[in-house]
Amino acid sequence: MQERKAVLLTYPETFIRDEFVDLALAAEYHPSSVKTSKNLVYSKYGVGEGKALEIKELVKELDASVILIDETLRSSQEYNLAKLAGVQVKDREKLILEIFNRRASSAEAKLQVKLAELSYEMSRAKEKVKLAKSGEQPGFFGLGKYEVDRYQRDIRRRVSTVNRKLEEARKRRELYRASRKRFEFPMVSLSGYTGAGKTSLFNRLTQESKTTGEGVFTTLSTCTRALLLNSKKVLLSDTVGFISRLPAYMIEAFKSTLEELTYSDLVLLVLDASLVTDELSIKLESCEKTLADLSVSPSQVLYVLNKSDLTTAEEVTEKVALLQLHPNRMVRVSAKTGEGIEELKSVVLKNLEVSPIVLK
Ligand SMILES: Nc1nc2c(ncn2[C@@H]2O[C@H](COP(=O)(O)OP(=O)(O)OP(=O)(O)O)[C@@H](O)[C@H]2O)c(=O)[nH]1
Ligand SMILES: [Mg+2]
Repeated sequence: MQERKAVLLTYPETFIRDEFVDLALAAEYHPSSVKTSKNLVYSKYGVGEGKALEIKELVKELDASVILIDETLRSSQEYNLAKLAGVQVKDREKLILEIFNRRASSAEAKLQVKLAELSYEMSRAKEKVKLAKSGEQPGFFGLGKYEVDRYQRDIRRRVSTVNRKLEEARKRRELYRASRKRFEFPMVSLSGYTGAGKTSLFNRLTQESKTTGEGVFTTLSTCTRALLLNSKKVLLSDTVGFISRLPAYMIEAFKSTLEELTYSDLVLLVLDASLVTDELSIKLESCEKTLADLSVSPSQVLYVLNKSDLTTAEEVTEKVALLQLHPNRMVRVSAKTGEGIEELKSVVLKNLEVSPIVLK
């Protein structure tokens, strides 16, 4: 485990800090120390100079091999901090890519991760190669021998190969979707922040036993099953969870699996109702933003307030009011105990029947 010892740098808010620890764990790092700072966007190191020196000492003391920072760093910031501390520095995006890389199991998911990795490298290629030439640091090894042009060309070539393969996968999906449409089965998708309980609900509704988990990004590919609602057949999909501060190119890379949401008649936006309102509000906002990026209209969305076993009905009502969710567009459920599931089924059915024009 020695080589996975990490010093973490994140923001002080408890849930942001906890989420970053979860991200580090999911990438199989050992968080040896967690430091916080209100500002991680200083120009030289990301953190301020004093904090950077503190981190350098910590790395030495703990014999850590990597610094993980909860922000998107420019290559120069990564380089400066790596040079100061003598170990690799990885930013939030890199960490998320590492998790995806470890967990992606389907061929399509692997290609999507590859595409996201290449986009990440492309945006940094120029500065990285230049920096590597001025003296190699951990994380920049081997790059110094490249010319900027050749490195960029190399990445571009790999991007087009991956894109070609992804296009084939997308076409297969499209055909599959068209065949489902032909039978006119309505499509319903579960979406929401990672850990909200989408897969737990999927399992509850379809009697499946897909993996659920406490960490982040348990599910990395879409899974669809048929479901009978009052003898009406619908197709239910479980999808990849969202996370805040996810860059556009990552959503773009995952678009072919997330497109399931674009084509759904109804999207069930699953929320963890047991969270404090501030956290819930930030997570809701990042989900709504991502859904809008995927061209999902608000009229297609039903809010599913999950984990009702961990909170009271009054509390949920209060949160719903604070979040200004339309009471007619929400259902309170527990995937764990089954509470509210029958109501959820009938609300889904009603929405599919009542407004077929709005819902396509
Ligand atoms: N108490 C309680 N826990 C729940 C409920 N639903 C899900 N959980 C727990 O919440 C955690 C996350 O559940 P998942 O179903 O894996 O969440 P997900 O939304 O699919 O997460 P990703 O696949 O990472 O996007 C697991 O530990 C579940 O056991 C619920 O209704 N009540
Ligand atoms: Mg899941």
